[in-house]
Amino acid sequence: MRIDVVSIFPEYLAPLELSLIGKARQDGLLKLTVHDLRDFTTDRHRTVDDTPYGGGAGMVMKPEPWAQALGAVAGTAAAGEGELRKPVLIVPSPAGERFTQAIAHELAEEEQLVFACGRYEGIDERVLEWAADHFTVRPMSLGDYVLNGGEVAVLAMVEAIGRLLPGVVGNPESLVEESHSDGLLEYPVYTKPSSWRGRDVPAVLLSGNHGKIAQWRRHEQYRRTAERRPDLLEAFDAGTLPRADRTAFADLGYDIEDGRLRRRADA
Ligand code: JEK
Repeated sequence: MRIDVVSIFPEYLAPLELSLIGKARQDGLLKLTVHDLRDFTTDRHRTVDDTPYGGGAGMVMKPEPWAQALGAVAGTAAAGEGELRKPVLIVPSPAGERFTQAIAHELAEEEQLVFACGRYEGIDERVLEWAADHFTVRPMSLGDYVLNGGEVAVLAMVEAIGRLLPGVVGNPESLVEESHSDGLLEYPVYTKPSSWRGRDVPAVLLSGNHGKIAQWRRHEQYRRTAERRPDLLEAFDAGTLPRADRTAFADLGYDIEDGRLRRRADA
């Protein structure tokens, strides 16, 4: 996969040289280039922002440097390679579609991704309209909170996508386990020593009974999900659960109706 990132703070993307993603780049599994938007300006001050039409606080990113930068990165991939698929242009924005694991999987199938990191109040909207001729444009939000720019969102998205590329995660069993995770939160994990500062690892994990361990972990997933992310239980298929799992949900205050969980009114 090829990834181009455009930013006025290219040094912000330096962590992509480390760890799993850095190794994937060294191994040639991921060709990632960071571009400085200011290199695509033509004025003496390398200006990238201007005041907003209609008034209001803050500044807006000027369109022409973006068109120059995006034109340059879209053009270089197409050259010589007989391109069929448009590259995907991901534009981090508080007003974007929410970035999810399902979208990470979709994007991991693409040949080229381009990330446009805005700053200030964002990028002149006409850039996104113009870019649709050259890219599949996807405005994306990391979550419902406000960042100062797109760079931190790009770090998260590139890491989430990069680890799905073939050969990037050392142990592909981790990815297989993830894909069977049922949309629940994970169970808690423990390592040695078995007793630490007066706290013992749950005895079942030392029992060697793999059936009991699997059931305990599943029930811990239910307990945590009910406590921290009850919204995830709305999509959970409770239609074919073993009796012990139905009991676990009953104890957490849930009935099962037509295979769906329903929080008991009195719970
Ligand atoms: C890209 C610039 C900063 C800050 C104004 C007023 C309510 C904010 C832009 N999950 C995410 N949160 N934030 C971003 C993100 C932020 C960005 C840029 C992504 C480029 N900024 C900024 C304030 C405002 N708004 C109404 C919301 C706009 C992001 C992602 N991905």
